Amino acid sequence: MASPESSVLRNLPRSCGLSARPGTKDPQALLRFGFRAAAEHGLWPLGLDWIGGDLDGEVWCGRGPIEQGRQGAIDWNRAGGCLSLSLVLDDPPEQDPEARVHAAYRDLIELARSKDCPHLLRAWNYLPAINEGAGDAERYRRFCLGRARALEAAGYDEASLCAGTAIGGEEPKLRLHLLCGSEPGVNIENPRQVSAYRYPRQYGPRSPSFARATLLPGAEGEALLMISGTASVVGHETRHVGDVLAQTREILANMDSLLAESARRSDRPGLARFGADSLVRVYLREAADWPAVERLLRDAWPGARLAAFRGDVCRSDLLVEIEAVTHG
Ligand code: 3EB
Repeated sequence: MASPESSVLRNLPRSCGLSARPGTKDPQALLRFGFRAAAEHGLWPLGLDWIGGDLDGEVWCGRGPIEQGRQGAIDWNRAGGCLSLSLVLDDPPEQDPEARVHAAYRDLIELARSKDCPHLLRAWNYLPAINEGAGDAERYRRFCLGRARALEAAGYDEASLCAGTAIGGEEPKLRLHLLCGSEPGVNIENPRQVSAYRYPRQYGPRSPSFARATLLPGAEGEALLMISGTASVVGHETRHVGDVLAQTREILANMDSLLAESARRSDRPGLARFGADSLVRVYLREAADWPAVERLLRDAWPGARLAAFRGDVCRSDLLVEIEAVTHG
């Protein structure tokens, strides 16, 4: 058992104070996502169809007054030691996204550094036609290449990656949202899974640049755990090809394992299970699968708030992916 002395949270500065709540209302937010249509000012859509659940948006807040601005095409908000960056670009699905993604990440990193928040805490990436193209020409693999080259050129190594999501939609746009901090978070890897940044060559020329989860000291002495998009991957291999319910059960096992590891390393038993303050996004390749998937998730995680979207997972044999943010 970890003692408080060995907790990974013990030595972290508390400057960021990041938290995530359900809903869409709070003008003092760093980042507000609106899941159900309505593009109200300052409320970001995911560019994916919302297909169900009881979560209509997420409000991510920092500590203290908000400062905001726009530089080039990037909208930014800063509160205390925390910065959000949002960038939406046209991304024609018939084009190779590598150069566009490379330039986008280069610009995001440059802005994060200029605002004294150089540490990556959470990344969301949405792009069209993610599984189009054969072999290494697949748009997701080209996306991974552009992202990895930009991070490498900026001097970010494996330890400085963060929790992430990469999902495909129909809208011909690249949507990138980054949360960055003046201080780093702590990354947690999943004992059931090979770290994505160490996937073998068969999955593409550059492995995906994300950590399985990023942990931060949150508001009011709580810890904030941001969990990456999690799929039916054990080791590095896809499990249960063609069976969405078996894939969902495998994700439940992956989540259990990641939550247990996070609770142990942070010495926060409250992180070991989802509760009413846990916000979950579910991405399904087939919208018709939602009712059956929802039953499994409600059984496993009573109390958690769920939002489901029609989205393409970045390996064509994966039918479902689930991400979450939880406090403990
Ligand atoms: C996986 O486990 C699923 O490229 O940023 C999940 C979360 C996945 C983030 C990313 C990819 C990414 O490999 C795919």
